[in-house]
Amino acid sequence: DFGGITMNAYKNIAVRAAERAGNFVAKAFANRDRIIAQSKGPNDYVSNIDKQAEEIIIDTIKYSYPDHAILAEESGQHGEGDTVWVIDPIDGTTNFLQGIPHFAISIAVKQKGKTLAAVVYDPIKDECFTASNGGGAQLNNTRIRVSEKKRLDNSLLATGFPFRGHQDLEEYLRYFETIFPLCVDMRRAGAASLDLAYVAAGRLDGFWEFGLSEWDTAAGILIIKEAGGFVGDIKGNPHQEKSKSILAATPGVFKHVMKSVKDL
Ligand code: 2AM
Ligand code: CA
Ligand code: CA
Ligand code: CA
Repeated sequence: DFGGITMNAYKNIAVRAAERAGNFVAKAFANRDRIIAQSKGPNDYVSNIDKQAEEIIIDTIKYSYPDHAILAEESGQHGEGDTVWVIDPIDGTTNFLQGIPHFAISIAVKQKGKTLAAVVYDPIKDECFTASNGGGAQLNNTRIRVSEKKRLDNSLLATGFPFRGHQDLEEYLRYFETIFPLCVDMRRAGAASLDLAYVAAGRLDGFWEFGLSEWDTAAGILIIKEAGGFVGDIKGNPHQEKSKSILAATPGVFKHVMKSVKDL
């Protein structure tokens, strides 16, 4: 059908853009010298490599779809229209700058608010997580699914800390204090798009964080949903672009986290 063909074309272009940018970023990561970091705000950094990777991605998209709109972390909104490509050129910049090989390129294609295709590409491990709406989720073209975990006491979760400032730390810690003792352990790897992709692949059983932006989560959310997982805000309400928090997990783990935090 026409819709499916279009969706696959979007996915293919998204993968091409992510791989091009990923190769560029991986090369820069290996030759550490030409990386220039800048501060965007408290504990928030960007580098020339993030900006150049973003240009590579936008050029690749514009070549095939000159009329589509773009929302990119470092250069903002380009154009308007029903179809929007949501781009995070390096998710995990702090890891990238510190020499920690854990970061990804994240790209989602949205039409009238609905995500049709998504890619999260880790160029160091050469792992490409993809999904299309109704077409399932894949890791390097092999189908992935969330884990079978149904309880918290045998589940490994991931989280992200509120690094931007300490005004949110108290609230975050109340949730941490509630959830952490109930699960096996908690990871903080520093790239939200990969946390989401790892839940989709069954490597993690759930993930929660506060204060993320659309470019951090848009691709990962489709990949998890297509892998059979649930996504919402931390209380289990439907996740929206402006949601303050995100919770993504296997269906069973999602319900247990939701229940455990309902009175916070
Ligand atoms: P970024 O690298 O694209 O900015 C996880 O906490 C998310 O927050 C990451 O996906 C990361 O996206 C963003 N982030 C920004 N600054 C961070 C920091 N100092 N520590 C951890 N994450 C940070
Ligand atoms: Ca950033
Ligand atoms: Ca990000
Ligand atoms: Ca980024």
